[in-house]
Amino acid sequence: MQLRENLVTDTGWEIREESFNEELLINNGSNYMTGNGYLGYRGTFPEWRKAQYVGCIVSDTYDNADGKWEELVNAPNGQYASFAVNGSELSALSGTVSKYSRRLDFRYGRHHRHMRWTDGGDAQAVIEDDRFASYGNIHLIVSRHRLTAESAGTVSVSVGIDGEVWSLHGEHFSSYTPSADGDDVYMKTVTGERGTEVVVSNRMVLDTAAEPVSRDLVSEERRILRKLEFRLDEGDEIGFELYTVIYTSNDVSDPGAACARDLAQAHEKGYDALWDEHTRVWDGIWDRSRVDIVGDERARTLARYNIYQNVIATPAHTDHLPIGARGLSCQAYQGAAFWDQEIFNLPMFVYTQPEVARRMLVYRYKTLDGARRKAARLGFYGAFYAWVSGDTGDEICPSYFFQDVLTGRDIRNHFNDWQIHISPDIAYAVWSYYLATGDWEFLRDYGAEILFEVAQFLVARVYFKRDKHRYEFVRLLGPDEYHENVDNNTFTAVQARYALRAAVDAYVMLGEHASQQREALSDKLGVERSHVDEWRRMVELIYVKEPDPATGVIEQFDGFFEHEDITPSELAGRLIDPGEYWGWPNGIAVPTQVSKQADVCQIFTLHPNDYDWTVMKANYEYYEPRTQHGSSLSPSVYGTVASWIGYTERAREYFVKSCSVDLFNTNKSVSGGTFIGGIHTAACGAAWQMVVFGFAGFELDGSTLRFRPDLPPQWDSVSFFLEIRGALLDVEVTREGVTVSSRAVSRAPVWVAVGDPDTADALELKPHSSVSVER
Ligand code: IFM
Repeated sequence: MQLRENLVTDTGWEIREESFNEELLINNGSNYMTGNGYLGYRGTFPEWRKAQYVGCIVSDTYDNADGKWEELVNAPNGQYASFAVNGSELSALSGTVSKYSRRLDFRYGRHHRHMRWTDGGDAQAVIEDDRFASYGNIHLIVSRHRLTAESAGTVSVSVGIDGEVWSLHGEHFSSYTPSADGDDVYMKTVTGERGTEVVVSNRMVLDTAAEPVSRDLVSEERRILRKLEFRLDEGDEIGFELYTVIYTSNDVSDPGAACARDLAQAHEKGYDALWDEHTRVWDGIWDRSRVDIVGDERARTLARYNIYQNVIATPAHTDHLPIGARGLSCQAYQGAAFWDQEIFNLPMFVYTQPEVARRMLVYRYKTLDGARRKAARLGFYGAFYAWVSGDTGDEICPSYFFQDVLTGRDIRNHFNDWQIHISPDIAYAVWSYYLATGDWEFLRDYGAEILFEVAQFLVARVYFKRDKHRYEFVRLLGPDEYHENVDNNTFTAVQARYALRAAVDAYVMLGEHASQQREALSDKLGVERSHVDEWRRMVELIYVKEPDPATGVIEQFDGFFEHEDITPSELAGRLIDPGEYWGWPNGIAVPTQVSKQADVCQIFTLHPNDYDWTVMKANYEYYEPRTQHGSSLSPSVYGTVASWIGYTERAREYFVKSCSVDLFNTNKSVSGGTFIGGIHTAACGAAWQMVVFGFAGFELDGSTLRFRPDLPPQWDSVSFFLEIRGALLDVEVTREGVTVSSRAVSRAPVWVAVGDPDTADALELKPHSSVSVER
C-alpha cells in the first residue's frame, strides 16, 4: 500500500522507498532510524559521513560544548563501511543508481538497503546491507553487507570507525584515541565538559570465498579503518558482518574492556543468533504494545510505526534517564525530557509495560534535587521541575534560543521559569500510574516525595488574592507557548489542583498504612500538618475558570477573549519573513487568540470525566480554528477530543496528521533560527493514546475499565493489550461491542463496562476468562 509518494508498506510492519531522494536525507535519517533506548542509529548508509548527518546518539552522555547547550553526544560512527569499485567510490550520492530499495522493518527495527550502482564507466556492482540495534545487548549494533560485482576489477573495502561526524552545538570530544587489537578497532573519546569516556569498537567478520589481495590498517586522527582489496570477476561476491559495541564510563568503569568482551561474545554468537535474541525481545514488547487496527491499513501502519519510535526512544533499561523529546534520533532538544514524557510518552507504558513507566517516574524522583535547586534559585521552595531535564534534573533550557530573524537579536523566552505546569504534570503522572497499577511501594518510596514537593512548590508559587478570596497563579506560560506572561492559565490551574489533591490523598494514605515512613518523609522535607492544611485550602480556593454558562467555552487565560480574533492562516499573511517566531515578545500571534497548540482542549484529555461532552464540543469548536498546530503535540489532542464528541472522520484525519508528522515530513525543522528536527516522540506516544483513549474510549473509572468506543468508518475493529493492577488483558473493540479477555497469569479480577456510568453496569472479569459486551 502506498502511504504517500515513494513511501510504501507491504505488510503494515515496514516502510519502504523505491527511489533515493537526496533532499530528504535529514528527515529520512530520523524516519529510518534504528535504536534500543540506549542508542539511536540514524537511517543513513554505511558509506556516508558527516555531510550526510550520520548519527549514533548515545544516552547518558550529556555534555556542554558551547557554554549554552547541554546535549547528548553523537558518537564516532562504528558502522562505517564503504566500497570503491575500480577506484570509484560507491555511493547513492554518486554515479548512477539503477535499482534501489530501502526498507525499515519496524516490527524488529531492521534497516535494509539494496542498490545497483555504476559509475557510468567500467565499475558496476550490487550492494545490500542490513543493520539492527540489538535489544539482546543494548550496547551492540549488528550489520551484514554484501557486494556482488557486475564487472570484473578491483574492489576495495574500508571498514571501521569514523569519528568525523556532525555535532549540533559544538565539538564535544576533547580527545580521540584510535587503536587496534587483533581483529578489533577502537576509538576512545573523552567529552570536554564532563570527561565522560565514550568508547566505540568494531569487529569485521569476513564471509566470502574471495581472498583479499591486500590488507591495511589506516589510523588517522579521527578515523581507524581496515582496508582490504579484492580482485573480482563478474558475479563474484564479498560479504562481511560488522559488530559495533559502545560503552561509556557512565555505564562501566572500563568501557574498553566491556567493548572487547561484547565484541567477542557477539562474534561467537553470530548474526543469526543475535537476530533471534533481538526479535524475541521485540516479540515481548509487541505482545504488550500492539495496536491492531483492522480495515484501515494506513492507520494500522502509522500506529505501529509511532509505537516503534516511542519504544526505541525510551531508556527502558534504567531509572536514571529520561525520554528525550526527540528521543535518540538527533541532538535537537538536548536528549532531554519535557512535559511530553509524562503526558504523551508515558501513558502507553503505564498501561502496557508498567515497569517501564515506573522507571521513568523513578527518574523524576532521582532528579528531585535538581528541581529543588531550580525552585530555590527562583526564590521558591519545593520542586520546580526543569522544563528541559537531562540527567541531573537541573534546568538545561537556555534563556535565549530563538532569534528575531528581522533584527538578528536573541529573544528571551521564559519557557524555563514560567512554564510551571511541568511540576503538576509530573504529579499527575505519578498519581495516574498509582491508580492504574496499585503500586503502593512506588507511592510510598518515591511518588509521595514527588507529590509533597510539587505541592510545596505550588504553595510557594501561588498568590492569595485577599479581595477575591482565592488563590491565583500569575506570570505563566501554559501549553500554548506563543503567549507568555499570562495569568490564570486554566490548564495550569486544573493540573495544580489535581496535583494538590493527589498530595493530600497520598499524605492521608501514608498516615494510614505507613505512618513511620510518613513521619520520616515529613521530617526530611519539613512538611508539617499546617502545610497539608494549606494544600487542602488551595484545592478548595484555587481559581479555575469554569465554562461560560451561555457558551460553554473556557477562557484560556485572563483576558484571552479580548485578544484579536483571527485565524492562523490569516495571521500568517502578516509575516515579514517566513522564519519569524510567532510568539513572545513581539511575534505576530502575541496580541491574538491564535494558539500554538492545544491548551484548553488539552485539559479534557487528562480529565475527561470532569467535563461533559457539550463543554468539550463547545471548546473544540471555539479553539480548533484558532490553533496553529505549531507543535507536534497538538493534533493528537484535537483528534482525541474529536473522537469523543462524535467527529469521528475529523478524528481520523487528526490521527493521520499526528502520526505522520515525521514520516510525511510535515513537521517544521527550524523555528526562529533554531534546529528542531528529529523524531517527535510525543506524537509517537500519542498514537497509542488516540487509539486506546480516543477511538476505543477507554478510561479507568475507579476500579472499572470503561469503554465508550466510536471507531472511524474505515475501521472494522481494533485490539490491544492493557495491564491494570496485575490483570493482563486483551481487548477487542468492534462495531458490535467490546470483548475483554483476562490472561491466565492475571493476579486479580477487574470490572468492565461499556457506555456511560449511569447506563452501563460493570461486569466482573476474573483471570483466565472473557467478557463480551454489546454496544
Ligand atoms: O514540550 C513541547 C512543547 O509543548 C512545545 N514545543 C516543543 C516541546 C518539546 O516537544
